[in-house]
Amino acid sequence: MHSHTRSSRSRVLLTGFDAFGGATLNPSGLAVQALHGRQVRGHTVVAAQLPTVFGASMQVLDALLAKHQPALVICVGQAGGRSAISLERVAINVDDAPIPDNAGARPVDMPVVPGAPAAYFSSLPIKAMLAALQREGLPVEVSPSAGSFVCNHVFYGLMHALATRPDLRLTRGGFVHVPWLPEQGTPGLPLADVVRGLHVALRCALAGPGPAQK
Ligand code: PCA
Repeated sequence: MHSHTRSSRSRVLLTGFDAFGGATLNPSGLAVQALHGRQVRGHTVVAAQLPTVFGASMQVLDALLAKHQPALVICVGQAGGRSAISLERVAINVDDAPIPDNAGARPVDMPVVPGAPAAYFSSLPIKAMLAALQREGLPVEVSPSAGSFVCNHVFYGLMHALATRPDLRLTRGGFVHVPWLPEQGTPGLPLADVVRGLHVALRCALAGPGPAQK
């Protein structure tokens, strides 16, 4: 064990995305930034923004995972049209873009990772998180699909990394989609509620069973 292990394992990584699809903002990037540096159950939150680009988003995430060796990772994205904070259950090994990404790429029916499993389940305690956010009075649901755009790409890439990289064997992770902000469209959820929801989600995930349950 290296001497940095103890302190770095006390980090949690929260990622959001930049604006995409012609929008000028993305609540996921804003919400995670608001939690950067917070202490949650003895862990320090490290927040970062990923580009809404196939491939490049995973390169940035891979570097963050290697650097921070987080105990917990929650990647967050915007799902316009949804009315509730969505706790994603499963990532699928498919890139199938309904619109071009921020680099103009639009993959169709491509694997995220060739030859890898069809899907991975989130290793977050999504039902406990559901109950915790409901107790806060926040709109929340368990979602059966993160789609097949860049969010699912990052979710799948994250879960594949956690499943295969020895340095991440103790790390749990998953994906949460958040609604538009009210100024972006209806249904909307105020940024303060998104931030509070993610904070509660982190507290809940860090309170649950440890890596032996992964
Ligand atoms: N939402 C998109 C990608 C970036 C984001 O915030 C998605 O749901 O795939």
